[in-house]
Amino acid sequence: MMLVKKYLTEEVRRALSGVQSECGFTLDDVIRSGRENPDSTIGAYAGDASCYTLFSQLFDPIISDYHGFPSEGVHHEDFRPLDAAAMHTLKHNDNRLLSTRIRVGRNIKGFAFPPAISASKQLELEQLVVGVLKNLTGEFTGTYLPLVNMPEAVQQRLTRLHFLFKKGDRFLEAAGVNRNWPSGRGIFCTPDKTFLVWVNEEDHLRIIAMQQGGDLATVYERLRRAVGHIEKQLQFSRHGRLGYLSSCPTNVGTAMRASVHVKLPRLGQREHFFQLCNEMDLSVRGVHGEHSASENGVWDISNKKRLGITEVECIQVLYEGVEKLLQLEESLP
Ligand code: ADP
Ligand code: CIR
Repeated sequence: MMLVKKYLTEEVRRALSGVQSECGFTLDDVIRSGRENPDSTIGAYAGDASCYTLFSQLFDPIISDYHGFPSEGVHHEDFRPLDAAAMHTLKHNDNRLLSTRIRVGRNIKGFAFPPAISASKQLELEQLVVGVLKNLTGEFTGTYLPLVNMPEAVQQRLTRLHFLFKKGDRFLEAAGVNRNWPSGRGIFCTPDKTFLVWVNEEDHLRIIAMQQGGDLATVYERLRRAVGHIEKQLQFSRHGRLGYLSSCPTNVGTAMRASVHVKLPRLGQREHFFQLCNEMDLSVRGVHGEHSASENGVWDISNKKRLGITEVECIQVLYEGVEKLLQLEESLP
């Protein structure tokens, strides 16, 4: 059942009617995506940081339910380096692991989030962020590719290779994330595309490390170093209890989604596959991102929870879950 439907009781609706966030978001704005898309699993988006406080009677139970987070819980950030043992262990050495990607979402303090930001603020934010990214050096030296004027063929190639985002789907469209498309959007990337930053997609920043194969440890460490450099120059939007804030309540906390593309041609066909992954706190997506399909038995498997667990735990959950999935795949005829 859509979480908005589950938790937007008449009492909560009454309490929140007339409430406006700092950017002017009302309850109608928060739940528009769920109302226009009855197949939503969550159905709510935040227009700015203040939504998580002002509409907490709706967001808190949704967040507790999705992340299994106690209603009075406090998230503690712990984006620590991996110790030598973890560096050694958290690598899948199996040719069924095609690629690994870890991203964190970040929003810049003082700006409305993508569902509500104005066109001019979006451009201001793009300039601010790109200025910071262009100062990165060494392994993070890269180029900014704005979406405006990017030839269609280049866009398609970069999207097919999983480096560039598509225009938001109907869930993001209804949330307001596609307004003024493609202005203010783009990607920053190193020449080998192992480090990327998406600018003004579903969150202001999606900071990404990725590479072929199943070496979660190396990808995690690259992402950790990159985030460390960026956060010295930008102030991110944070909440005392909920950690980093994001447009979608599924991303608060660490805002980390660690994923692998893994070949599970037999298990992926089984009826209980999604349920099994859910029981292991894993999410399943197709090969072209959320709401896409699997191709040739390849699935995108990632940590479901992002709140109330540490960044290292996000990748441990994924590592252990994928180990089990690979064993199960092996045992099937
Ligand atoms: P997000 O992680 O930002 O929620 P999406 O589900 O929209 O992202 O996926 C964004 C892009 O990243 C898509 O092109 C998707 O195929 C790609 N992607 C996700 N995980 C991996 C992975 N492990 N290897 C390669 N590409 C990936
Ligand atoms: C929904 O509610 O289904 C969409 N707004 C997407 C929510 C985030 N994605 C997810 O949990 N898989």
